[in-house]
Amino acid sequence: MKRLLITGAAGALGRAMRVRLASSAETLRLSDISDLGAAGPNEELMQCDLGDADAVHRLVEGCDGILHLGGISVEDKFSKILNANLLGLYNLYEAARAHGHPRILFASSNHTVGFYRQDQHIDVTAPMRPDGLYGVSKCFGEALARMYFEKFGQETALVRIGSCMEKPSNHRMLSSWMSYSDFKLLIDCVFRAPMLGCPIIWGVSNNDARWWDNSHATYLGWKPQDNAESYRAELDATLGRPDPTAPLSLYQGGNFIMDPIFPEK
Ligand code: NAI
Ligand code: 15L
Repeated sequence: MKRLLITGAAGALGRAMRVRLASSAETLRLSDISDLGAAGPNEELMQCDLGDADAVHRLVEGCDGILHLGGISVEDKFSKILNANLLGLYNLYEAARAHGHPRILFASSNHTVGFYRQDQHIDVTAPMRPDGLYGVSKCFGEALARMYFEKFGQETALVRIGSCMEKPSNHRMLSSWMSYSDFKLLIDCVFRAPMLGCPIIWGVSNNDARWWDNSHATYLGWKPQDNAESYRAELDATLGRPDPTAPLSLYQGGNFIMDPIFPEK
């Protein structure tokens, strides 16, 4: 790839992938509304608000691929979600349509299905059950991407990320965790695949306790290597046995199901 755009590059996943993807493209174009630090040798920095259509068009021009991590990443006021996750995504897809349809990896979320119980094992045919406005915004993103695929052939990987971080920090994440290195492997598979289409992919490591079935996406060749099970003893020792009646133990979305609708003022 000549130029890969990473939105949300100042965020947790953006910072983790900026380092790991340094040699995956000749140039990394990094963007965020927040400060991105100093540019590395093959980096271009473009600070902008995803809600600004003209800026997003400039951002996407000249890119062969887009890793879209930017946006509101937890429950928040609707006005903030509206700007970054709905308007921002529309701006991104319109810019991609105007600039040659670069392939997109959209960071969707397990919060599209957060109201499934943890004793339910689901695949991508399961109806959405978002657990808040943030989850609803990811459902919107998946629908928008699907429409651009059907109408214009725009390819997108809709990656429903579980919990992508250094290591699992509670017992729920023994199921939902995805390691940084497995995410990097997935990104490479998505951008290298001869044909992608518009699949939903569960962003989860090879955890013994996972809830999600990725068997429809074997054509991508992604083989996650890590397994959260290796952290179980450490979690038992530091956190003790989890309360089996708490939302964190009952729902796939964990505590997100309890978030209120945050007032605008
Ligand atoms: P984060 O909150 O650390 O990073 C998101 C970045 O987007 C931030 O740097 C923020 O400044 C930027 N941003 C927010 N509003 C913006 C706007 N209007 N214009 C431009 N940039 C804006 O989140 P994280 O953890 O890095 O997640 C990245 C993506 O992956 C998010 O879309 C999130 O919803 C998704 N995701 C992450 C999971 C995880 O376990 N880390 C799980 C599921 C989904
Ligand atoms: C998400 O969608 C959030 O962006 C992230 O911060 C985590 O909370 C993750 O889901 C999760 O469910 O663990």
